[in-house]
Amino acid sequence: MKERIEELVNLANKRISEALSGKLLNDVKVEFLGKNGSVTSLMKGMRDLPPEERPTFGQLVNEMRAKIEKAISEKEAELKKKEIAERLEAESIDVTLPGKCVKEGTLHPITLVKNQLIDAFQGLGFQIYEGPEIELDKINFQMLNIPEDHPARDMQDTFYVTDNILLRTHTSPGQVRVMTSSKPPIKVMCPGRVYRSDDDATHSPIFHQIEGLVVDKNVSLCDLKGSLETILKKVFNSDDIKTRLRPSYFPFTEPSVEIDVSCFECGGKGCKLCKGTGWIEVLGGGMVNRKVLEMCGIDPDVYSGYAFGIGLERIAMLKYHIPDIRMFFENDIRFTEQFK
Ligand code: 2NM
Repeated sequence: MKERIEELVNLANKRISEALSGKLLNDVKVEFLGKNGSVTSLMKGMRDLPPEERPTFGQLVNEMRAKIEKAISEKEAELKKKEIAERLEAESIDVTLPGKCVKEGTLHPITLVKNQLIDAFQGLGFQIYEGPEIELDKINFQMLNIPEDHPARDMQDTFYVTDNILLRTHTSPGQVRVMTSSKPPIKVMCPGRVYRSDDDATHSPIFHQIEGLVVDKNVSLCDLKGSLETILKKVFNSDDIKTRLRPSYFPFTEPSVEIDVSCFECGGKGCKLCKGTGWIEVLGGGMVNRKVLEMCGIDPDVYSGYAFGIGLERIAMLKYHIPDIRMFFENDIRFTEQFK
């Protein structure tokens, strides 16, 4: 009987040493110590022994159980230790390694300039209105006094969707919508994308404008000059900036002007940027043509208005020394990430 018990202990030790995981070790535990395990059934067999042998037998089996239990709990501790060591190894962090860099995005230079202009105009009390990019010929051209034979109305210059629907060629139709749907005083700017069939170093088929419009009693060209000077000082970061108006022509304004700023690079002495003149042309504007006011339902004998249009690409090219308008639309990250 003693041999049988020793044999079982040896077998148990062998199985315990072979158990490579907590799960396998548990199987061994069940096999020997479980309800139907070998040790338990050995204990049950005690009934068949003569009474005088039972105490010795019971003691032997109890010793055996204790040995197996001890071996299992030692193995359990060993496996646990091994598991922790493996986890520590797998999850270890080398704090001396350089951190993972999250690449930060940048705002597109056109967005930067647009935001700067919107901030500046909002400071002067302008509201924002965004009209549709697909517009009626009537609102894009007719209501703005652009005659039938004007070159802008040619298929070559405008993207037509149908005979009377087109991609807006400027944001002014937004202002026509404001004038026809509200009463003066009006003080609004229309930022947005516009389309012209044009493509070279300074012209892109898609570009961006902000146009401004003020309609009220006694509005004059002086107001236009003063407001734009304030805006341009902000956009070009200089209080020394001056503006000058030169006569020009637009069908929707009368009189019409080109607005120049004193060169923000050389202060007016003359340099490469201003081509030696000390002045840079930045935008166009004028007093809203009486005919336009009338077509929009505003009495030109009571009200007057000034309006202007700014090309965002042109401002960004001047401000950031960008030589080719196409760079704005290529989205080459080496270009865009320079505007941090
Ligand atoms: C320009 C130049 C001159 C202009 C006119 C209007 C409107 F709708 F009020 F008549 N909006 N924008 C305007 C006038 C735009 O861009 C160079």
